[in-house]
Amino acid sequence: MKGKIALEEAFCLPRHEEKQKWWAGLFAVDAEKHTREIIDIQKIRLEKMDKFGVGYTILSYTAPGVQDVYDAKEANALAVEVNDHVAEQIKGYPDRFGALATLSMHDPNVAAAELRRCVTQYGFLGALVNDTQRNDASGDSMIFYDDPSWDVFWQTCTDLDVPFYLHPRNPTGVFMDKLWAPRKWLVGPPLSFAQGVSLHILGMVTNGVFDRHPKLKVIIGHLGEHIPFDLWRINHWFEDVKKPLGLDCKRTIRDYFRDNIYITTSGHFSTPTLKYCIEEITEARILFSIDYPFESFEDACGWYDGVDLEEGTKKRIGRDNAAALFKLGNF
Ligand code: GRE
Repeated sequence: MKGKIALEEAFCLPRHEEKQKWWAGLFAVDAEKHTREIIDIQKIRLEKMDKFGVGYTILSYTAPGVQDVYDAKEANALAVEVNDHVAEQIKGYPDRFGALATLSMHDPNVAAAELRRCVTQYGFLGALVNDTQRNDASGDSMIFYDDPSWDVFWQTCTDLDVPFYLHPRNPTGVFMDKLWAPRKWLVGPPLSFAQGVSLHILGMVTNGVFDRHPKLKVIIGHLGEHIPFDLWRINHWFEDVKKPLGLDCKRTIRDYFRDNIYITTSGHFSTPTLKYCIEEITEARILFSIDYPFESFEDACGWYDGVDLEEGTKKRIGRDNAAALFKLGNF
């Protein structure tokens, strides 16, 4: 399929090359190649987009990125640097690249102001944040965005009418030491990423974020971070047990997945799982993505182009849903 839109696509600052190589050493078989690919925006990436039928890429800063910076001032300075860098890189390619703002999430007002700057000054299409914000040197303390102190930030997302992508990050501090270090091969895509994001987004549901901000649009990757598979069970426990016990979110989990939450195919190229998600949460809520360069264009596009879906469904998931969500006109 030509003209696909992809929206969980990472870049990093050239000055972080060494740091990225270290990270790639944990997650990429060829760390040098990965690092070349993630720093590049205008050359290797565009060639791959042309070769594999990706018309438009929405870029975002790599994980854990700014969410790992525990000093609030330093975190915001890095976010601003990243946003200025990517704006400069993509400005000559309005038909090929968009960007999601990188934000320091120490302070809801600061995050809101930087998001507003990126959307109004640079035309960025939303924000992407890497799960919780690290809040101390040890990594034991982290900030979630599901309590009312974050309402000012969510209000800004809905005022600007831009989506917020909740992307995974790695566990830190005592959580890393106790839960994950003894079973280190489960850190990242095999398990910890999905657990982190599903805890966070379900926290937003149960703590009433979507009730207070009914127009808020949140995207999660990896075919929904395990939640679609569990939807029946979550719904059953919310409606039949937790609500009678006092859970006071106004709507059902299915309602939030119908009206507030989108999922992408990033890093999850399974036809049976995609078909299951279409049946469970409908094709209207699903968006094609790659997760480059942690995943390859070959794997993502090779799979998606060959998937046996009805043509209209394939176009909606591959392009039209994202074009509508990000208001990309008739791209
Ligand atoms: C990411 O998307 O940021 C990521 C990692 C590490 C492994 C896989 C992955 O940071 O998708």
